[in-house]
Amino acid sequence: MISEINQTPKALRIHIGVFGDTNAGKSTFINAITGQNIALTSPVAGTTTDPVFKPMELLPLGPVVFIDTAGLDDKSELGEVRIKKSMEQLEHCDAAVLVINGNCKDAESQKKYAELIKAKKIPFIAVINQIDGKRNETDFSNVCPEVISADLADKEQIGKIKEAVIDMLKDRIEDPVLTADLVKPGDIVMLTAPQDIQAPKGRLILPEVQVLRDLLDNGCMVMTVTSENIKSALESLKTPPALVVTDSQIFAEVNKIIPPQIPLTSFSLLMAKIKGDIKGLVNGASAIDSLEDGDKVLILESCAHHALDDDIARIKIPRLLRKYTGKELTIDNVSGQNVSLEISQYKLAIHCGGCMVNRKAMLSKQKMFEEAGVPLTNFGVCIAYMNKMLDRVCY
Ligand SMILES: Nc1nc2c(ncn2[C@@H]2O[C@H](COP(=O)(O)OP(=O)(O)OP(=O)(O)O)[C@@H](O)[C@H]2O)c(=O)[nH]1
Ligand SMILES: [Mg+2]
Repeated sequence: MISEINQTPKALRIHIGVFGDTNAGKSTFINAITGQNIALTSPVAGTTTDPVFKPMELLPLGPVVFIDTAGLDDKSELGEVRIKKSMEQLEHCDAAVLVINGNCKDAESQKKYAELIKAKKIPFIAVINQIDGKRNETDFSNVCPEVISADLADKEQIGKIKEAVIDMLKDRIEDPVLTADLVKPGDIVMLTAPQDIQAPKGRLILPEVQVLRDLLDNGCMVMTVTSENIKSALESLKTPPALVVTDSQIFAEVNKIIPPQIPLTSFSLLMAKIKGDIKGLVNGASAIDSLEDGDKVLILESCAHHALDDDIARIKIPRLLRKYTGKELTIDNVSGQNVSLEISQYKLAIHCGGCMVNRKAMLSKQKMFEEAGVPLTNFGVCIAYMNKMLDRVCY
């Protein structure tokens, strides 16, 4: 993950400048939000002298870079030069945070800083910290769109600051694309769609249709085959496919046929990518390895449907879970949008692909489980995990 963060070119990151007086707590703010002790802090005014760039991954925003700056009231010999440098940073910031020292007596100067930032027409928030437990009671709401008071030394209060930072940049949150980041126009893509007992009569299921449409929109040539034709379809192609998308239920079989150099994914992984926070679902799957005898697992489906013989939620996933873990598990199934039962009793929750729910609903469900401390994964991700395929697949 760290190497991935460092690979994102700085120019592509959202730049968030952190401004304020010397000793206001700017560097402390950066340490608090990144959760790392990366910026030098001290009670001595003028600790940060030059702009310092601190990259981080701020989900769901993505890669951002915080810019720590020298104080705007620097009265030292070099103060003027430092202030100029800090102000220059403001020119290329996508957003700003004005850190106001809770002990600050000069509210007017803070309002001036707020006006300077406002003039740049970028989103910004003010963070009033609580040095020595004291807080400034000045009302900055007429000059700052959002004012947060928090003790930056208290980890529990950092969540609300992060949320405010994400919220001010919510227009920059781009919806993930289904396939455009995996293929290019002219690519041949193979879809494998097993027409088993669960396949609806006379048509393809929604994720298959959506992926097919998206690939066509991206200028790809798409070939759709059932499982028994994968091998011969592959042999019939002059050039290997740029991507193979499979139904997750036949993941293992398909992986045996598709050579490792051909990128492989599943409909459910692609849907999970656009429907929710796939990284969270992938992390959730690792909880499978911690399951113990007697643990309870919840399997959720967004829509109620008549269970068929080899139903994925009631039969296939429970069977795979018990086989993989070798543990005596209690597995409950629920269907429908609203979960009314006590979720904290579960050690793991597994959601369906959510083809009938939107991204917002899925993200809020992920948040609900996160807050309850219950790891949440989904069908496709957990099947890939138990088939030890998450390292093999792309999404
Ligand atoms: N308890 C507490 N201490 C804080 C808080 N914010 C800042 N401090 C302390 O205030 C002092 C100054 O903080 P810095 O983060 O170094 O301030 P700065 O704005 O980066 O200062 P310069 O780099 O000198 O411009 C440090 O000793 C911090 O530990 C807070 O919210 N709570
Ligand atoms: Mg500093």
